[in-house]
Amino acid sequence: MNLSTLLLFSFFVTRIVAIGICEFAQLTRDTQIDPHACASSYVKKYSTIEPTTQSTTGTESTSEQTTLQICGTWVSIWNHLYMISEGTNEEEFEISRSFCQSCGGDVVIFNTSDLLGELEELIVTLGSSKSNFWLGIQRNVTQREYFEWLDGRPFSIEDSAWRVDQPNDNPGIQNCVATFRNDDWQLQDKQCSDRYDVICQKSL
Ligand SMILES: [Ca+2]
Repeated sequence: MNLSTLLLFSFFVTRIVAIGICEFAQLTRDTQIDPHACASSYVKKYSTIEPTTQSTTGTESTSEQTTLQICGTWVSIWNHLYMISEGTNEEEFEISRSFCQSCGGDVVIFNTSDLLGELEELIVTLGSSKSNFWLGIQRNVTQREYFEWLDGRPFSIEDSAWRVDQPNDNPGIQNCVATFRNDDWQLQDKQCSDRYDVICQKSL
């Protein structure tokens, strides 16, 4: 046996022994063996099952808690029940809508000629100090110049409830509508991925 054959033989023997140790560690779940000292196949196998973000402080769960989870108290006003997501974080429109639906309602809609007046009265009556809310109005995505309430009724873009220069569909994907306290509750079209509070409504 020449030198090169001997070296090649030694390499394979070493690899077989290393893999054997690693496979044994896998079977016995011996956590004392450093996986980085094992064959690459062993490391890859274990990298798929090792926890990557486990925490003893629980801080990782904070991001999940930002979603709306706990229904508040429904308040009876104008023959409907209303609720604002007090005590929770602002969320995207679809998450906010799912929250309202999970609580038995939907995002608020109105049937009035005085939308801004009713909005202010409603929020004051609910006692909310929050400032920006999703409303149950969405852009018609096939006829983008039109908006509709969630129950299908048209919402006029000529309505004086819009803030000046709104709706402007900037940058061409503003399919949701929110109301803003600092704008006297006037409306703006916004991206549905923006995050605001929400007013939920359900029938008595
Ligand atoms: Ca806009």
